[in-house]
Amino acid sequence: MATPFDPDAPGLAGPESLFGLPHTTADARVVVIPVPFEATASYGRGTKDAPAAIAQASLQVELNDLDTGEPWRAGIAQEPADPRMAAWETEASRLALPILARGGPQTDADRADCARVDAILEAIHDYVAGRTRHWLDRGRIPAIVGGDHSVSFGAIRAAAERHPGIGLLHIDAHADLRLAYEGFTWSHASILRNVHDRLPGVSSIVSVGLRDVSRAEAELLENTDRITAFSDSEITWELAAGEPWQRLCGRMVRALPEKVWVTCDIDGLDPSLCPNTGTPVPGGLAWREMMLLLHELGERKHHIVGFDLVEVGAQRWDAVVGARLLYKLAGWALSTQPGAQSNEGR
Ligand SMILES: [Mn+2]
Repeated sequence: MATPFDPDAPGLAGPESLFGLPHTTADARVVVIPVPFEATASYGRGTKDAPAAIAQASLQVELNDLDTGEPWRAGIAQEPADPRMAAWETEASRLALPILARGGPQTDADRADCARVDAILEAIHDYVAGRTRHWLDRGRIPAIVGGDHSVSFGAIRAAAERHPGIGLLHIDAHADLRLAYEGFTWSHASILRNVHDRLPGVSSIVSVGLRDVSRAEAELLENTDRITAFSDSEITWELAAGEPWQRLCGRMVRALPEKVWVTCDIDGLDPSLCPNTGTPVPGGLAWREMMLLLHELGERKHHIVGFDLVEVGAQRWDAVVGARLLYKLAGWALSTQPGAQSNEGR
């Protein structure tokens, strides 16, 4: 007879295993799709190694979760990265790095290289959309782990196809609303712009923690009614004026429809929680603030269809925070599935 799984025992690694759990993608309710790709990362590099680093750090996460209960019971597992990913990453980074160093394309040859990188990203979008659709259609919760923020687009596209009218909770230091960046249509700095312009199935976007916003991005934020931004400046003043964080979270969450995809760029958090993210910015959400925001989302009858966690650095502390956040996101997503028991009162 097999020994029953003991959640209090030290976690052990396995090929598809996360958090030391015995599940595989065959029986896990939450399936992580790793996308180790960072070709358009404009500053610090290394987030392509985050899926492996997070898997390693996940062994240290306590499975009994004080916010969401026992998400491990439903199972969390990671599928292998697509075998084409390493070649895509190598080619796209080789082409993109010299152009990024020059601040954008200068010659026709550069522009041809940008087009090739964009073509690779379109292939990644199709792949990520395909995997997301695959797991959504089987009643699972897809979770993308990047890589840079460019890799989220395909997942959001698939979620919006399957759940038209879905909302996006977007945690980020940057608005990511640039109309292409440094020559790349599918840059990590353009992900939300591409969602806004190309995915009418996303009905509303709530962006939290923004503190690097270009003038053109600020204009778009003023002129679109599909994005509600809670900038770091606004949050700072509201808190200083005595508005409780919980009430601010309530306002953020109320601007979203029932079904939500969470796109979490780790740089939305205070950089002490993500020192090796690609483009760190001072300010941002404290861990407790992030936890309360997820709590408000989870407790207000929203249904978290899936989520992504991107721009996590691969060093130990970055991966520790990433693994903890992955477990919390999985826990809240599980507790908001139709028919799941509420955690009210925890
Ligand atoms: Mn971002």
